[in-house]
Amino acid sequence: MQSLFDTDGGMEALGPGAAVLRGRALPCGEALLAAIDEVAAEAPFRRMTTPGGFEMSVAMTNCGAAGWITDRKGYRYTAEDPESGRPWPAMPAAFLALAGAAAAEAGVTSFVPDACLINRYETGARLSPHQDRDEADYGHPIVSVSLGVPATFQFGGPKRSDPMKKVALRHGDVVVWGGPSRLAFHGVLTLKDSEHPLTGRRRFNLTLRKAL
Ligand code: MD6
Ligand code: FE
Repeated sequence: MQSLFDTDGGMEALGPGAAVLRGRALPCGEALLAAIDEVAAEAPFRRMTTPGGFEMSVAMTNCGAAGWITDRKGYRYTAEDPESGRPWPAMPAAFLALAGAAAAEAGVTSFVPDACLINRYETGARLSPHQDRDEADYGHPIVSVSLGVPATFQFGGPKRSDPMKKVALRHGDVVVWGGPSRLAFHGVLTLKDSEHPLTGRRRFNLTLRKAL
């Protein structure tokens, strides 16, 4: 079994407990994109508002038992899509399978996410540095899957002032993120205009979490 800190086998350490698994979602990329379309047919992508009143440039939707939202009242997980009042769509089997396999490769056995935030970036969209800290137990990792046009990911440390390194995330890359890096600040730089045969000018990112 490889550890998080190996650099061979297409695994690159991003920080302690965080690693990029290059191309792991390539074989299932089309199935993941088809599943995203099915989720979005039930729970359309929307640009949410931050507690401070700004509309996010990234459009989002969710699937699974819990979905991450933001509005003027704050950041939180909900069982229902506030736009429809209905439960978020079920987690597609392809998402669960990839998340479990990627976590296992990084040394985390039996990772069963109950929430998947789906981010959609168009040219010019960005995600400013933040921590993922709305989940109940930081002992669980996050598995993040990049699809479509490439983006530059920024990855720092647990303090906002920690220096950030930049890493390119391309179609099919999977990031497993836990342990001492679970509360690291991270963000996505402004998406450049480019094209991918499966997504056009868009990038999608899945972040699979155990939220509840
Ligand atoms: C993105 N990802 O790549 C945004 N969060 O579009 C995240 O915010 C993220 O990739 C926690 C863990 C991994 C991530
Ligand atoms: Fe995040």
